[in-house]
Amino acid sequence: MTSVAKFYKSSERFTCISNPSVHLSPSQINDDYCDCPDGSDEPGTSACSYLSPLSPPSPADVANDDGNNATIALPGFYCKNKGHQPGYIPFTNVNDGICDYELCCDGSDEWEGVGGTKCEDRCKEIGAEYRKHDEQRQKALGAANKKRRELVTESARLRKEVEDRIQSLGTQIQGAELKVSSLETELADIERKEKGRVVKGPGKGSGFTVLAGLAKERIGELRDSLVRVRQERDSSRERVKELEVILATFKDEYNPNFNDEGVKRAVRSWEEYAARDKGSDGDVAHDRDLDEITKADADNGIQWEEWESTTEEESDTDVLYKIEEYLPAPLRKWVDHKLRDLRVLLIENGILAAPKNAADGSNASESKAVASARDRLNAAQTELDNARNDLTTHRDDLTADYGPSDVFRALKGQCISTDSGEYTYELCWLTGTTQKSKKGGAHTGMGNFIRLERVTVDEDLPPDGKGLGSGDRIALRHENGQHCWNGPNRSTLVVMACADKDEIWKIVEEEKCVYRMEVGTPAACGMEGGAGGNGGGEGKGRDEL
Ligand code: MAN
Repeated sequence: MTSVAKFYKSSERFTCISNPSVHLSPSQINDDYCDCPDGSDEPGTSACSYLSPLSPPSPADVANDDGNNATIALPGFYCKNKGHQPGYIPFTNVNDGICDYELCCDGSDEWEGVGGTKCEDRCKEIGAEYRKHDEQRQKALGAANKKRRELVTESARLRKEVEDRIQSLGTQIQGAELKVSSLETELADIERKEKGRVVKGPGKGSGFTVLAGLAKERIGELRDSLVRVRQERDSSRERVKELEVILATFKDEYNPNFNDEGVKRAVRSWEEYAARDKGSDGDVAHDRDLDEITKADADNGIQWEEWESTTEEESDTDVLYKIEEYLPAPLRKWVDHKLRDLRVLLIENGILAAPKNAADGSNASESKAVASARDRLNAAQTELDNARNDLTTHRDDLTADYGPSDVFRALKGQCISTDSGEYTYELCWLTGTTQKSKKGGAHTGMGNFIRLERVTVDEDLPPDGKGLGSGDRIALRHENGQHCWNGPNRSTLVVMACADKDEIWKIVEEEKCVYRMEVGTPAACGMEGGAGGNGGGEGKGRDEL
């Protein structure tokens, strides 16, 4: 009886606590007769219990009371409970024949022995049991607070990672911006050059190019024919030589004494043939020429690649006006460059018409060079856009509310689940909640994480401590889950209390498709009673753990 004990100290007279005008002798205290209007003369009997309020008044109420109404000044009957903790028991429970050991373990509430009731003092054992449990609770609370500190450390590390990423993204963006602007210049340059080229005829290559292709093909065919004719000539020569040998032998070996007119005529013809000048078969120089001409890789003195060129810049007109072709290579390059610049200048000043495709910018006939420069620019632009989006996301993340000391940052994305009724429920921290039928099927979204909130709860704590208790608690609001047939979009409020591990304790569907989860987590330790959000202070620890 700490706050009211002082009122009973005097041995001369007692003054009713809330009614200072009423004085009593000390013998009137606890004489089982209610003298004081506030019942303060009977702290140890139930004589004033008819005054007892449902919940005991606070000492402040006692101090402010003007004494004009009939409310009791005492919180209840005081039990010393030696060996355990002292406490008050409602006056109505005093001498009611029941031992109220929960509040009055020393049994002093039944001092009158109503109906023979005798309540022995059990404070020793009850106190010991309480201290054992209290020790366990303190241990669990210590473990939970340690885990919370670890979470805070991890959150700080993750936050630093985000800050570092923001810094590197800044550098990356600067580089990407430079790249984009240099590729823009490159594209403009190529497009400008493109403007300077003369439009070509349809089909692949210019007329000259096509002609050159045909000529080269025809010469190839002629070369092949020449090779074949030479082979036939050589084989005919061999056959003639063989026949001449046969006839010469015939002439030498025939018998002139036989008067065979046919044979004699043949011999004469052979002699006439042999006497004729048949020219030279072995013109070696001519054959060497033929060898050269018929070589497979012979270009016959023509620089085919110059005529076969199908590059975009080449055209009939180019060829006609290519006076630089007649110049030595270095001078030719210089003149070519100057002419090209001049052509661009004339187009840009409206003196010469721009080639159609370059002027209207149509991609269909865009040159490979322009298309690939544009592709490079687009890729660099996409890279830059992605980096900028990344930067925005990371900056937003730094200002987002992850709770006091950023503690929930370390949990983000991790999930816990539990079975309840016909469903398995899942909470993914700062992401969303789902339910899934145990019989199978898909997850049903019960809401996406929206924000951290503060809620006030008033619940009895179950003996295992897995509950919210009463007071201010931190909560996670989830909205816009899967639409509920004939109802709203599913939503979940996750209310948290300090625990040494992450665990879903309870799920209730408060209304159709409106869920409430009670969850234990070290992240919620030390937040009871404090303000939520980043700037919030750390509240008083939850000792009911
Ligand atoms: C499912 C579950 C329940 C919900 C009904 C509403 O069965 O999501 O929680 O009440 O749908 O139709």
